[in-house]
Amino acid sequence: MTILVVARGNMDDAAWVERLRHELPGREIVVQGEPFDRRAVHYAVAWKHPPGAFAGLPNLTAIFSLGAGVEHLLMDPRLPDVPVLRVVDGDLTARMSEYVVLHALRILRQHELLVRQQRERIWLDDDRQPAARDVRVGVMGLGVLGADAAAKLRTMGFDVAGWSRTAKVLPGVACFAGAEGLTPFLSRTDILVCLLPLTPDTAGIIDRSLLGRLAKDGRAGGAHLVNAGRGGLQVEADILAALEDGTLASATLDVFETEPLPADSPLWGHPRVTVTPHNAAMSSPHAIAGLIARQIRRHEAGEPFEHLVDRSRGY
Ligand code: NDP
Ligand code: OXD
Repeated sequence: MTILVVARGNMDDAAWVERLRHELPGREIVVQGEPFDRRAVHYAVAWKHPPGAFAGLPNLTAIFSLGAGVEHLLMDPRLPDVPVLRVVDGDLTARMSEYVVLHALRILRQHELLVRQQRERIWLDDDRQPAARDVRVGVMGLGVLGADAAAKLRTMGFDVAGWSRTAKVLPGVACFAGAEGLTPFLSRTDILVCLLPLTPDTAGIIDRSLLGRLAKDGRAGGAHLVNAGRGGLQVEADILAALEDGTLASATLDVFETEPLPADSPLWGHPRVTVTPHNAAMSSPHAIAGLIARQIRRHEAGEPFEHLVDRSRGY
């Protein structure tokens, strides 16, 4: 029952192999590029694998994504027809909510302005500070991450709404759903937080038309975008144009159309853009290798896998 690890991009095979060996002692754990018996591979562990890497493994039973998102797997036309499992883990969820609350508070408390004032030695304490309850945060995607972020934003006192594909009921959160819920959701949103998966339905959703429907009359000094979902959800040229014409007051982006963000991207130097390097919620090998080991033990004990991806939905 060999486990094949293929971790690329911002993840590193070696760290995952070490943790998986710790969690699953006695198992053979191999990486792509070294010789191994393809018939012995029962499980694959993947992040941004080269397409086709998991074809020709006749006994493959399941593929584990090293992240919550799975578009990196589903876009492989040669992905074997076996269960795909994703990360649902308290450690990752807590990290994402920290990111969302951090940036919502940064916007609420006008932190960039205070940093500029400090640099210029300006002592100016006027009455521009809205209360959290007067600032409307809208969370796109009310899944594992979005629901937790929405709850924590509520705890901080924000006026929180959310939008999802199917209808939801979440305490203290105004929930909108589906195509018909999108415009009413956007029109009551000052800070838009995107935690959607990248699917054929959501690709490019953060475009000029969507940004133009955000609230213009809010207490946060204009509309703000925080995208920690996927870069493929956003049209960067539209975000830049929206910043230029005042549709957007700021953009905080953890994910990009091309990653790493190219050195010549105008986003890097834009005074109202905050760039973070796709690290809103990293997958910790300590936490996630344990999750994979539990899933394998469950499966081998005859129990169903958890956190299965619905391939037809794309998430
Ligand atoms: P979930 O699958 O739990 O939730 C996805 C949510 O998006 C659900 O509420 C779902 O609606 C909603 N959704 C999907 N498609 C649509 C649509 N067409 N219209 C409206 N709503 C839609 O995912 P997670 O919360 O675990 O993760 C979300 C994403 O966050 C990941 O896919 C990944 O891309 C990103 N991520 C980014 C990280 C980073 O470091 N930047 C780290 C981890 C994840 P419904 O509830 O009705 O199904
Ligand atoms: C994820 C990610 O999907 O890190 O978990 O982006």
